[in-house]
Amino acid sequence: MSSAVRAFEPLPPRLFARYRSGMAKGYLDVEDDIAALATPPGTGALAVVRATGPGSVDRLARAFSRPDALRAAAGYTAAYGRMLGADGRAVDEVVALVFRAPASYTGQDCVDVMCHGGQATVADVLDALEVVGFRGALPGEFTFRAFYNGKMDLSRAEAVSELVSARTSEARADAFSRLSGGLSRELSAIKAMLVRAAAAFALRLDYGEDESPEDIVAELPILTKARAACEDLADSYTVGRVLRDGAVVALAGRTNAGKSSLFNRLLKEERAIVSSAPGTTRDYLEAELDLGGLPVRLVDTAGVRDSVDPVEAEGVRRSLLVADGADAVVYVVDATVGLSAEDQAFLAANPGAVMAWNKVDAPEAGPVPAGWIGVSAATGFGESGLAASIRSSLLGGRESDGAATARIGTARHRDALIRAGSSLGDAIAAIESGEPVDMAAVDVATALEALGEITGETTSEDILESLFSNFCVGK
Ligand SMILES: Nc1nc2c(ncn2[C@@H]2O[C@H](COP(=O)(O)OP(=O)(O)OP(=O)(O)O)[C@@H](O)[C@H]2O)c(=O)[nH]1
Ligand SMILES: [Mg+2]
Repeated sequence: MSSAVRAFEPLPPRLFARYRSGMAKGYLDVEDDIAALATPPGTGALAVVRATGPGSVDRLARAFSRPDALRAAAGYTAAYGRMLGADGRAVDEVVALVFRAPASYTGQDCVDVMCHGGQATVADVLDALEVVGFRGALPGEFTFRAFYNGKMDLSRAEAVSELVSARTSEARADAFSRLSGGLSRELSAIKAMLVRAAAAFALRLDYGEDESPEDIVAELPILTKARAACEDLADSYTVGRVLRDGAVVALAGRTNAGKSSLFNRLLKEERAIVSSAPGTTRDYLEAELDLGGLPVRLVDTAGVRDSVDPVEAEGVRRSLLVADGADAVVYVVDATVGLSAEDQAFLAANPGAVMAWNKVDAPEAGPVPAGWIGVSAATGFGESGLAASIRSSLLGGRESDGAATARIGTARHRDALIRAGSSLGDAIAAIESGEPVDMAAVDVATALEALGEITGETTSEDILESLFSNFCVGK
């Protein structure tokens, strides 16, 4: 690829205008025929322009050189032809893959148009579609329609966006498990328990309060179980958040401790400058790293020492800020120098830091103190133990077991689960203290409503709009 082509890789202005102008409209115009580029903008062998809507096949046929072949195409079949521009001239040779409602991603008729992957080609194909009346799709509008048409619940629709942005294989597996319904099934099981309890309460209300209270007390184990399941799922956010959003890990320590050497060792490349002169790293440096499946942004910081040099002092100040905002801190000490008062002060202020006793290969290295991990940035000794400690610090001691258990990935889910769990706690307390059954019934209904926000039955339009508008266009 020539550098001239590269220079044009950002979205062409024509496409930008199309996407921006669409943003203001609502998602609820589900009868509109919409189209968008589904593949990344830029240069590639092929691009996929995707169209959906009740009239999408017929509409697309109007810009297709073999309209009858396209109109007659059954679901899951392809029609070869040319896209025609406004002047009737061919724009590109394409393959149009037809999906018929309801057996499609959106639940409506869909056409995936595979054209050549040049920016100009894509822009002209999209123009041809606009001429025959397609509207540019909003971000996530295809997935919104899938949700709207009952093809997937909200937690699965969100997983589509997570899957697209997953940066490590483990994050992908986590999102894929949610997309495959892992979380939906877990939530359905909890909801089923609550619906059963709610039915028992309703029966009890029908028969009057003078009945014996045993039948209500009998619902306690199921409510307790449902509450524990809500709490476990809310807790799974600690792991889910790291997998979805990644984590910032800062290497901190005094000058010359070997932070930059460890940074390079973990990245497996000579990124940071290493030297025996103290104060080598002046400003912090960062790089993306797949830390045993966790997407991590690793930050090398300027070594902490009192410096008269204003540039270095500023670097130190920034480094301390980075360490403060990091999800985990690895504190590096030079084993040939040992612990100083400064080290101890830092560790007292950051009790959760992972402590790396570096340079254990050096003959003059002191023994590894209890609680420290002996490492050598020079030889790689202790690297896997260090990675495991960082992992455990990020996951709060929980282990991520791949896709084996259902996990949530968003703070919105966690908030809903915490509310559901606390309402169930109220229901349990009400029953235990012998309060009228309608109290517990209201609490269980509140919990069900909170769970419904995750799967989408009770989610407000504003939240839906903000969720889907964070998707990519074309998904
Ligand atoms: N023997 C030995 N030397 C090491 C090891 N790690 C780093 N060093 C040496 O220690 C010196 C300092 O290493 P750096 O990685 O630049 O240290 P730093 O903590 O980034 O230092 P500043 O950027 O100045 O804060 C260099 O001479 C490295 O070669 C190690 O594991 N073993
Ligand atoms: Mg350094």
